[in-house]
Amino acid sequence: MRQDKTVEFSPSLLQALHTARHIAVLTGAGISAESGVPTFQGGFWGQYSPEELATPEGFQKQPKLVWDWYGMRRNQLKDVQPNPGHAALAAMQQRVPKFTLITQNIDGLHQKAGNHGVIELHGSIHRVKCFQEGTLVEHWDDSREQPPRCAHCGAFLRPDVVWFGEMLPQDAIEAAQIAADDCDVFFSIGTATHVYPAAALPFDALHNGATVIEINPDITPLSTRATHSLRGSSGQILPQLVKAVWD
Ligand code: BV8
Repeated sequence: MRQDKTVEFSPSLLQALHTARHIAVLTGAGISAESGVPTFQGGFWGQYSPEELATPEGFQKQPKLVWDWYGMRRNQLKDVQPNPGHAALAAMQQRVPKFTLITQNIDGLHQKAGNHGVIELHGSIHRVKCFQEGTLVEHWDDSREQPPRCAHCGAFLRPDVVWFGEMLPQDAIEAAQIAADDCDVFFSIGTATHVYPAAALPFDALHNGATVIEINPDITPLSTRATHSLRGSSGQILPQLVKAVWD
């Protein structure tokens, strides 16, 4: 059993959480790292660049390669469980008057951990849609041509995720923006703070006067600006933080 080192939290950080009316959280690939899901920095792109795999042009150029890559990631997720970091955020949602969880992740692990109303800025690997019409497809036949084709218009099916160069779902980015502008505390957890417009959200929260708490083993462009920058893994820090504030 891993022995987590005890994390000391400053009184001002604990006080901000105790009195928070609205807590907003942005997560990135780092929160799923302890579930065994490779991060983007972790190089799970293999020999391909994100531009080759996670762009509409990349898909149009190599549809089978991209479809198979997402299929492999989707299959990997079948045996993946949420980790204590995900569980701590599900517990936090139960204890706070208003809680908004915004994720860049497409793995669905926050929902699996029990969070509800999750804002998926970059879509979900578990949903598939027609490349042409954008309509979601519940079932598809993977046994023949890959990618499978839309039964309605014949275009390729694709994962319902936001690729580089694609607009984020309007309702998702708007809801995230409203939360960043309204919250008293904004957590930025497990993200390199590199991909926009998601990466702008913690800075918007700072601008709104919120207490911004970063949790990341590494330094990011947010680290010197955050009110509190906690160096460590979310699976270790978050459960201790929830215990320190709400137990
Ligand atoms: C758009 C889905 C309008 C697919 C993804 C403004 C300025 C600059 C650039 C742009 C801009 N606006 C648009 C751009 C271009 C682009 C962009 O930001 N490029 C980057 C590379 C500079 N953005 C877009 O294209 C977006 N669209 O803005 O539309 C538009 C359109 C055209 C032209 C202009 C504007 C769409 C972006 C969405 C792309 N899709 N995902 C898929 O998943 O396959 S992005 C994908 O990469 C993830 O969703 C995530 O967002 C990003 C990876 O970032 P992280 O989550 O941070 O993960 P990473 O591995 O990088 O870091 C992990 C972190 O965790 C590390 O810091 C590590 O230290 C930490 N960590 C590790 N272990 C732990 C941990 N932390 C805690 N605990 C641990 N145990």
